[in-house]
Amino acid sequence: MRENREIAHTFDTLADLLEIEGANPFRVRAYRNAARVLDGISQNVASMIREGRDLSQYPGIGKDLAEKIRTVSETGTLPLLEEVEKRVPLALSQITQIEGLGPRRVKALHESLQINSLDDLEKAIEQGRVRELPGFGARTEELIRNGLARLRASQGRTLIADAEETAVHLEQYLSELEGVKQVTVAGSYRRRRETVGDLDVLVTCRRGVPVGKQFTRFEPVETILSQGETRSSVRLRSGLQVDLRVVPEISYGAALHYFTGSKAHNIAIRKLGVARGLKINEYGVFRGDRRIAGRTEKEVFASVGLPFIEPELREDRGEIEAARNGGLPNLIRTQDIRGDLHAHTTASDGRSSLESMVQAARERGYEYLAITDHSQAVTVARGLDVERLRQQIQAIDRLQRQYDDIRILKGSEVDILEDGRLDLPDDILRELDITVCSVHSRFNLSEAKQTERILRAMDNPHFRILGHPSGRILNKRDPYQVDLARIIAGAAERGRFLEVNAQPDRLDLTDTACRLAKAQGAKVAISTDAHSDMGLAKLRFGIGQARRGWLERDDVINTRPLAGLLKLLQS
Ligand code: DGT
Ligand code: CA
Ligand code: CA
Ligand code: ZN
Repeated sequence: MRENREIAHTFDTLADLLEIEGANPFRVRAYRNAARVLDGISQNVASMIREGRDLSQYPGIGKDLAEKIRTVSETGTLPLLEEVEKRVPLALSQITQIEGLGPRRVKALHESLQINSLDDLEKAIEQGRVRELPGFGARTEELIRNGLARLRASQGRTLIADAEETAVHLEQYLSELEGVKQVTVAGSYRRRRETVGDLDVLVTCRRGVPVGKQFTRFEPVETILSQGETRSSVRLRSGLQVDLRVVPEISYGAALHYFTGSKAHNIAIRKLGVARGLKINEYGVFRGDRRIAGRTEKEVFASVGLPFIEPELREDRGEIEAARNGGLPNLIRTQDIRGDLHAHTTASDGRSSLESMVQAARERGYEYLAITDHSQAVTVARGLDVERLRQQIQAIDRLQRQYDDIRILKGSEVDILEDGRLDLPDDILRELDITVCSVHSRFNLSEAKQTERILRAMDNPHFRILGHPSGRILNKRDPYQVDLARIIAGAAERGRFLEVNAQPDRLDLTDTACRLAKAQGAKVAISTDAHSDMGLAKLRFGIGQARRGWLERDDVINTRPLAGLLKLLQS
């Protein structure tokens, strides 16, 4: 079954190429929107289509788009895309992913320097030809050089959200095979790293079941790299590699532990084993030739005198010592979250109305939802000025009257201006229940200035949560230069909160920053920054990151019941 992200990717590519060509912006936006909607649907779109479900129920998907989605889902391409490709080389779409290279610049590169691929671009930069183009210059060339290097380095690593779509399908596909017993995707995926290099799947089954062969018939497989009775390896159309291992049930726990990793954690555990005269490997725990454990992971840990350690902690960052001392954290879980504190609506750049956002939050059983549309400075996102924010506040008051099971918090994602002031005046901020304050401009300030800017913003009495604190976008934009340790300490001193933004390409704070926040006594909010009703479901990626950062329920403000949260926000 074709994956949602494959279909989404086709529309994104189409939008890129049309944009480079200078097509009508509304048309471009429609395809871009289709890609975002497809990305947000948790069910497999191809199978929904097969069941005859109507996709035009989704916001921004009309009859025509629904038909196009069906074509892509069935054929893997689109006649329109093939037509556009004849005029605009496909690789240019890849080039637009480089930070600082919008469609207009890519067009200039293509037309003036005949750049048709990443290789062409690299060569042109080496020869210093890019800086000579009108409107580019040496600084821009340098930015593009860095962006290109980052893009190259990231190729090969897949965002956890994309990997998850594949992992869930594959688990389902393998579990349904006759004779298959247990299926687990281990490796960095199980540790919930923000990106994965490949997927490592473990299976147990009845003797003689040809799992390896069935595995290579998984629909998204493009290339079979190897196939055997106990080990097979494939590459999928998306480029993701998947390794499969079939293991005997008596080794399952040992194999699961070994292939979950991390390598550093494994080595540390093995060393503990050696000290007790044990040999630990993927087949089991052995004293001499005798197997003493290995059926479950718990047994493996117990053999070296430790309690079970959650996969997210297994990075050899002190988890073994904590386990030994009874100091393992009681990690936060998705079901601990009682509401979302960062969400957009159609008032700014969201795709769902206020009503549907609230409805979606109620369906999740939330006690509260903060509506935090952009403020006026973000003109591309149609940020709200004082007047429009007042109207939204009234709209929330009206809507609130219909519900007594959820509290709609009035908020704003307020821009932090270059000088550290907030983008809205105090008298409107005073009317809000909550603010998420974020940097969306001037990413290139010096570290000292950027740090000052944010600390100054935190001095504003209406500042509550620092949104996506480092500004990084995975595979695309480095974090801005900022002294995050000082920011975290500053938040703790002032009683401000830090966001763990759950967008799969942000996951910001990072895992290690979460841990630093905890150590400094700064509390965090795990928020989705949802731009549609479906976006609220992305919470789990933020939870994964927080768990990797050792966070517990009490470290996270949106685990509090409404009354407790309000108290925190008001103090
Ligand atoms: P990735 O795929 O780069 O995101 O990261 P992992 O952690 O999934 O690494 P991968 O796929 O190379 O290997 C899966 C696990 O297998 C890894 O987490 C630990 C284990 N492993 C791999 N190579 C070694 C090794 O040389 N020694 C030990 N002790 N374990 C290893
Ligand atoms: Ca892996
Ligand atoms: Ca692997
Ligand atoms: Zn936002």
